[in-house]
Amino acid sequence: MRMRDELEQKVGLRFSKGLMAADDKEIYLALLELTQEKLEAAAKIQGERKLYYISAEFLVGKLLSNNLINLGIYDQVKEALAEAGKDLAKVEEQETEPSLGNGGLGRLAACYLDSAATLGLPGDGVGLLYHFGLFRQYFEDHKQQERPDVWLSPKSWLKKTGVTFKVPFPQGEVTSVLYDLYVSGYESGVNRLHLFDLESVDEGLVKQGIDFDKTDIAHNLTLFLYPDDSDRAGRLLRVYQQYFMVSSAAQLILKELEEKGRHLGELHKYAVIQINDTHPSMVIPELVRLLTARGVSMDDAIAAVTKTCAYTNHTILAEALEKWPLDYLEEAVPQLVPIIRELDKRVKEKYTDGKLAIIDENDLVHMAHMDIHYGFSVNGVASLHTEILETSELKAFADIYPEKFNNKTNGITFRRWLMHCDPALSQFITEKIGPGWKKDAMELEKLLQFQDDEGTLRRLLEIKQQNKKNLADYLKAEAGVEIDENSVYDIQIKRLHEYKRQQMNALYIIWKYKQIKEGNKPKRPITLLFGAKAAPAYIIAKDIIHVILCLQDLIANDPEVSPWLKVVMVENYNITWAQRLIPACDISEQISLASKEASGTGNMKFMLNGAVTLGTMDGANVEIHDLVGDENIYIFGKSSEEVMDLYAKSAYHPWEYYGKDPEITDLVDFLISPRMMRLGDPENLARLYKDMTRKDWFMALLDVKEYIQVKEGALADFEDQMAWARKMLVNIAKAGYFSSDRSVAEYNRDIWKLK
Ligand code: 26Q
Repeated sequence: MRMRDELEQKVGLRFSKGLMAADDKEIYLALLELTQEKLEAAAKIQGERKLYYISAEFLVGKLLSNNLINLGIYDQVKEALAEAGKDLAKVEEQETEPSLGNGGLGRLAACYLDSAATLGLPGDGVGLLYHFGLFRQYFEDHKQQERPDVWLSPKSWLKKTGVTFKVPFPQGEVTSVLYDLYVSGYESGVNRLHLFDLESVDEGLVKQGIDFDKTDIAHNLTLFLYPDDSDRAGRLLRVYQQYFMVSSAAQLILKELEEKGRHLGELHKYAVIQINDTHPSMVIPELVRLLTARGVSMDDAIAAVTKTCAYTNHTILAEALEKWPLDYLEEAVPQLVPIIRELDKRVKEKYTDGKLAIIDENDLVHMAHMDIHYGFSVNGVASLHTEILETSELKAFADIYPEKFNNKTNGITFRRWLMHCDPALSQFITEKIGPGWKKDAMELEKLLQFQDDEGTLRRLLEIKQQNKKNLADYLKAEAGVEIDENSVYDIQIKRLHEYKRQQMNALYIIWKYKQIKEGNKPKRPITLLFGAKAAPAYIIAKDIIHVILCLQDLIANDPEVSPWLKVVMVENYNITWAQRLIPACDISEQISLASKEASGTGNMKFMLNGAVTLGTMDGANVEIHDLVGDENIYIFGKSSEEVMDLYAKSAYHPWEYYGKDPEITDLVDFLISPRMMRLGDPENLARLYKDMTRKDWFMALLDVKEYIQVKEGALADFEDQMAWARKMLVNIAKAGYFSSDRSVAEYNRDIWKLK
């Protein structure tokens, strides 16, 4: 049947009208149903051995277009709708974005599911169905506020499976209920994302904002992702939540094994579990518990689990490496404690080095240590990150298990992050080099033959210009904010964290503001765009948002400066925002303190869309630099060795910059200047000022001057548009390496060994 007829039929059946008479919501619902049926009918990817990717986060984004692209019917649907006078982009807006993640780790999980399905690898995701996801961010009085993000609706991609499991807690058993959603591969079959909900969950528990009774675990386990853990009840809830996730996952895995008629002791032959950071680490003792309860000996159970589990580390920040006090585990998951003690005992019998212990001398349980001892693979997410793990953070482990350590540089799916978010650029690339790049991303290198071709470069600039205009139109319509489409767009979008140094970017804004006030106008207006959520209990992060919002206001209302400088922080930054912002970007801000950003994946998305990186030698920026060369990236800042050395010697003191260097003093003092104090909240401003002058743990003052200088250099270079277009082209052409198809193929080759 023609797509138009299929659509007419669906709309007719559901709403008793024709396509032309239907509104966008009705068309969305019809398309959802039609697409879901096609996914249902698509080949289920199968194999003897299967991957279970367990993760607390899956940031899948809106799914309609993604599924249409992967099913190969996007163009047909778009045309059929256009025939009826409808716009697919408008229909798409009807979909609510699930906020089942907070940042890079969650988006990475989503990209990897897309690539596994695309490569035909049998692999399912396993996680939780949070009713309110992370939280919805809004701004009030220049501050972040949070409310529950209601994203679930009766008609969605989720399917109730009827599968349930009992999860034991000291307060009594609860029941997990399994929902599935299909994960489509590009012109391939489908896998699944398994999301567990709590049968007895009660949304009514949420009272003020995002507050709720953290102790009522029979009703709260699947309300929010990462509930506030600044008190004991919050931290305990995290343990309960994690256990609920991994016990359900482990039971699902064993059920599938039994259905295949396999012996439980052979778990490792039929299943491989990727543990996405330490949030799912309790799956190790839980599997041992379940296997021994079903008659497998302790030795065999431990051996099988160790050959099944593989751990990915996403951070070297000490505070993010989970260590649970043993008494928390005694309280929440007492059934795991004897097993964790047994696992720890075996380690201590073999190794005397206290650094290797699972349970340390303070009775803290180091989740990562358990993963490394009782898993067969440990990987970092970019080459610098893995090197730091091996030579520094996890050196003691790399020394005893060199064979377990490996690098898997992150990747992104080009279906969402190019084909979907930038159709004009995709089409142009295909015109130039054919469609092969969609399946083999390395073919993008063929673009290099056009690096001196004026026509190609001009067209790239035109496409960028149109994307910038689209963003300007959207911001105007949705947020009432006007930006100048002829300005340079400089964008920093990522979680708000001190190490990512949004505060250093704020110091640049202050510097530029002062320059303009002094009469040094830039050659061209500059638009600085931000998007970031701060964890609700992360005070300094919220102070940084406050400063950016105050600067936004100050500048917008200063007629001397506003024609030249514009700051916009978008509300509730999410995947949908990212898809609008990235194609419009000229300069991509990747300015973390070297050694702190494990990889970054936004950096890859920007590069792929023809933005030029301004960044430190951190995470995957290092690999981007290797690929594009000095000419096509703006690098500044101290190296990871220098930074790690400063930490080791406690040799960095912000007061050696602030107070000694008048330029820096001037910038930082502006935070508490009368102008700012009038606009903002003196408590927040003073707190950030104090932090930056006395602690500055992530060394913004160390790099800020070079940052300003190199950023100014990039802005000057932007004026030579042809030379800039050449940089854009080289970035796009070299981005193929960052396809998640490559990452996932490497995971499969070295770790999963499926098919
Ligand atoms: C830990 C303890 C207590 C509460 C929360 C957490 C917690 C929650 C989320 C710790 C870490 C996360 C998320 C980490 C994350 O997103 N890491 C990012 O992973 C990306 C994918 O590998 C990398 O590209 C980024 O560099 C890394 O920051």
